[in-house]
Amino acid sequence: MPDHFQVEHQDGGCRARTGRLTTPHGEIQTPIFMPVGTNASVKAMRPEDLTDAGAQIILANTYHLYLRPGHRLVEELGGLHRFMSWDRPILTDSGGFQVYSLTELRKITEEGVKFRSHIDGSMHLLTPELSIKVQEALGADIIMCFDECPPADAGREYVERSLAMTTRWAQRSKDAHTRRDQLLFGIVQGGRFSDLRQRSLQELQGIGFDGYALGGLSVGEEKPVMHEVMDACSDLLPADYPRYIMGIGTPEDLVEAVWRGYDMFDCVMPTRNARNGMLFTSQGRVNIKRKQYEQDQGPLDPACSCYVCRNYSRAYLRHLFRSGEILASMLNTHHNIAWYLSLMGRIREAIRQDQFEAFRKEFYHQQHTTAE
Ligand code: PRF
Ligand code: ZN
Repeated sequence: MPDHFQVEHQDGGCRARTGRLTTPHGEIQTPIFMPVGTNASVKAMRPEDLTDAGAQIILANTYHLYLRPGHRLVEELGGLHRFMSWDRPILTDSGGFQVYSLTELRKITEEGVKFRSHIDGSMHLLTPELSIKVQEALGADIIMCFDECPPADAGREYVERSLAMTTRWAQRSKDAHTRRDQLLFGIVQGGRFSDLRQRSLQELQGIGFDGYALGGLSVGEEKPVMHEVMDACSDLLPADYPRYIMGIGTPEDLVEAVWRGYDMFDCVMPTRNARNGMLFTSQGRVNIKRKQYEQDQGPLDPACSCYVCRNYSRAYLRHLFRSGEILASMLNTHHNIAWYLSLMGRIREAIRQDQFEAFRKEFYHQQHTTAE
């Protein structure tokens, strides 16, 4: 039994569970959603807004911070927490995904990934050792192994070779890891192939990590494939370690993943959609641009108690968005993050009451959507 994670309650009717994850910067109640702060900033939100919206932990990216401003500078300035003035937990992703999604020119070899910076065109070689070194310098509470995330349409042979390398990179990541105060999570790959996913997971468990993540999901595969992979892994994942699905998702994705026993999530959806005027509410999505809100004096979501819903009308939010005001991004992001985090809070409460199965049904009813 690891001492950094405790399952607090296992729902009586499904695989969902609540837990407590202990880090140097405090405890996290799971299941939890982590707002994405790629460049040491959750776009359009100050750290005190994040606290106000109920954030327990945020995510930052190794790839971006390594390129700019550089991990040495952040380290000299006292680490990521002090640099961005956020004193709660932080998780950094390893760069083993951003390198594939952001750079056009890249070459993957056993040693690592050679790539051209999307910022200034300079050449770099990111290896498992360098990724861990950068993550140690940044000083996050939870850090991730360096992995390869194959594209959704990758065939079995490619995925099989790729996951074998991801396992070797996981071993190298663990060997390079020296900071005992940081938790190191392994990342399961294996594409759409459930047996390869299970092989990947078993190899990672053989190495031994503080938590286990599913990578390579929500990269364009069909929803049934995503759910099948979640199912195939939840049977084998050790129950007493935190389980993280990287880069998901929609509110429906989070409900489906929690229902299958997963604990941690991150996604740019609430922040990115907010900046495009797409807002989440208890009755489903609202596109705040629409003319129907022109004279609407009501709050964005009457069931939401966030700062934005307490103070502003739909008519005002529509006006700000149409005028291209910076405040539109700030208020929309605040609401979407508060809404996601309040959803996670309601999810935890439902699990504690052994009511998550009923919660899931009611959720789909309210959102006017169905489980796929
Ligand atoms: N690997 C890493 N980070 C990620 C992913 C992955 O596969 C994904 C895939 N959804 C998001 N973020 N290291
Ligand atoms: Zn709100």
